[in-house]
Amino acid sequence: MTENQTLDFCEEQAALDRECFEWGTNVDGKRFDNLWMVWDTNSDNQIDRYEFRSALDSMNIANETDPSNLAVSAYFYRNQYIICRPLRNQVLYNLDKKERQMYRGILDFLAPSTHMKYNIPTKDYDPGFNKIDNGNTFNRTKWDSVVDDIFESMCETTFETDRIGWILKTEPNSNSKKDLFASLDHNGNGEIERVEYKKFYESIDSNGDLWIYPKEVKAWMQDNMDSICAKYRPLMIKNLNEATKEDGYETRALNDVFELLNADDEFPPNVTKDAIMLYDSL
Ligand SMILES: [Ca+2]
Ligand SMILES: [Ca+2]
Ligand SMILES: [Ca+2]
Repeated sequence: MTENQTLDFCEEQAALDRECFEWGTNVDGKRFDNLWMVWDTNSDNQIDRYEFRSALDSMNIANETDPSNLAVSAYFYRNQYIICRPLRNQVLYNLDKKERQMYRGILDFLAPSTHMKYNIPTKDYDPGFNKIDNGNTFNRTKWDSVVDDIFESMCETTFETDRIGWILKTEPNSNSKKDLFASLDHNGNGEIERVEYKKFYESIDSNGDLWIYPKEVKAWMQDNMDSICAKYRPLMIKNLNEATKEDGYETRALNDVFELLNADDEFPPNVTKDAIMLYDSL
């Protein structure tokens, strides 16, 4: 398992359930900082033959001659948070970066302006309105043509950064689901006027200072996730189910660990060296 594979594995786990990942990989109050500490039972900073055998035995839940690939995979899943602890900061940073890129997209849509820079809040609703239409009103077709791509990418990114949270928040039978365009159209005439768009902008600007901050965008998105993602949800759930049916990336990555464990031609195997190789690769 190369470092990149481990990082992918950990990002996958973090994306599946971010809350659990953050709790599980936080070393505060936990017994082990990493997998090495689990294996090094006498804490002498070396893995001896006995400790290595114990580690293998603890993978061997089905009591096979040697643990099968599935048993090794199961071991790594059981210990995923310990394995991911050394990579915690990097994993969370990468997920945050994905989120920030998404906010940039929505900020750019809400109020595109020349002074807007990466992760800088943005002010004034007029440029956003003008981006949809330069006149005094816009209709649903124009709205859709501008927001469809933005919303789709928002839904994909939120799905990638917190899957459990996303599935819960986009539940189709949620009571809060509403037609976003209709919620903008206060007088119900099928057109959005500037004054109506201003109300929409103000509904995101929760502290009312006319600046839209990433955290305000995030809160608005979380509140409206079911509406924003309703259109894309069925296909995304279908793709997810198909991906789950396949063998899955994780099992393949973990097979590499198993191969590494058995790769040495030396006999008797130099278990300390193997363990160090394995540790280095984790
Ligand atoms: Ca030891
Ligand atoms: Ca209207
Ligand atoms: Ca604000």
